Amino acid sequence: MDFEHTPEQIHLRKAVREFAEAEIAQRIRQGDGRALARLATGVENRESQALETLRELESAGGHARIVGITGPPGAGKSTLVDALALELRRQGKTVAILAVDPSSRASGGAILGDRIRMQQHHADPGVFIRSMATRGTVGGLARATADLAHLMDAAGRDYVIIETVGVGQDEIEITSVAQVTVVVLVPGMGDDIQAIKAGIMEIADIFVVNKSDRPGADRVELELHAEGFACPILRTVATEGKGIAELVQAISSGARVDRPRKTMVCPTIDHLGIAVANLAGSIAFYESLGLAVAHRETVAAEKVDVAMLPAGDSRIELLQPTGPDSPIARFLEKRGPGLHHVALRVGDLSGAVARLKASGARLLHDPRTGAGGHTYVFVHPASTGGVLLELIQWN
Ligand SMILES: Nc1nc2c(ncn2[C@@H]2O[C@H](COP(=O)(O)OP(=O)(O)OP(=O)(O)O)[C@@H](O)[C@H]2O)c(=O)[nH]1
Ligand SMILES: [Mg+2]
Repeated sequence: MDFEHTPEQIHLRKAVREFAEAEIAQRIRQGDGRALARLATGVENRESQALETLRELESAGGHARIVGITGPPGAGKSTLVDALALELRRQGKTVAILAVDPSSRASGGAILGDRIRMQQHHADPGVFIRSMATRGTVGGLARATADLAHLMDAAGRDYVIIETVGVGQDEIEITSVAQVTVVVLVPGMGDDIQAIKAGIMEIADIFVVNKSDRPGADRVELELHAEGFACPILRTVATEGKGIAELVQAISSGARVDRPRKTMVCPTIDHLGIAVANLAGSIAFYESLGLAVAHRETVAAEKVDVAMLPAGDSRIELLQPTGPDSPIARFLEKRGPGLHHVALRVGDLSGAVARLKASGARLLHDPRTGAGGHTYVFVHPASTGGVLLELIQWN
């Protein structure tokens, strides 16, 4: 953000941007595939304007069935997703396919899957396809995927299918946006069930034993029962379209699991900063409540000792000054120990900063990048209702 601009210029720029956003949002609501593809790219690249437009559109969502398809490499996920899409189209439903490969392998399977997909649904505007490559961080990929799923929902797609390779924690995060998660297994996996159990098995709402044209499907089913999994188990031959109608049925009806839909662009509380005079004593107190220190650090620039204690999705940050000229020391002197700041993690920091500036809020400085690589800004208590507010960029 450039400080040289007058408030009038900022207002004008904002008005122009809002007009453009409204225009794109309108076209997407009317089913314009090109506008949707363009916005999807912006969302994927975490462009602030695209995220703004998404936010504007999001109120229109909430109707799509979001389905996660996961399983080991080569299980036939892509083939299955394509068969599902064909069946759904036959039923007159619109579909968005988000194919995610967090493991960054450019395997033959993944590439072949995409090629078949392009051929099959080519020229059908009822199927929107987006393959997503690895990003800098897994967390970033999960957020972009969640946002894209919500975008497809807002654009009126009946089904959003997210395909991801089931290799571990990353997929759990990605499929957490799904209402129904299908775990694809194949005959002959044997001990592999044990191996992948710890990871993705628990997130299954439906198991599919694909490649059931091969021997051993019974055995996989028996093992699933033996392991105590109670969710539906269906058999498919994705290459022949067998069992697909039944899978659509299961996805659409009985197996519905309404997980809370995490809108990852929505701000969340990242941490609460508490100024303390006696760090060791405060740590002992929170540890007695069952919290644990995940991170200790001395921030030389701020002259402060920091202890981070995760609490659910957010954290408690204990701050003790290392010298009398620390901002925390001054805070303690003036106010005594207590809540020093609240930190919110936002989807679009630069957008938030622009809005705050336009509304006359008092920022302590321009956004800067801290030691952990995250960008943040502090807002003066005078503007926030009396508490120092830190805004952190999701990244
Ligand atoms: N025999 C048989 N082969 C299948 C079936 N479904 C898929 N295949 C084959 O299995 C291979 C892998 O299929 P994909 O759909 O690419 O599998 P994938 O799980 O998406 O693979 P990755 O994305 O690379 O993890 C292909 O050669 C498919 O033709 C099936 O039901 N029976
Ligand atoms: Mg695939």
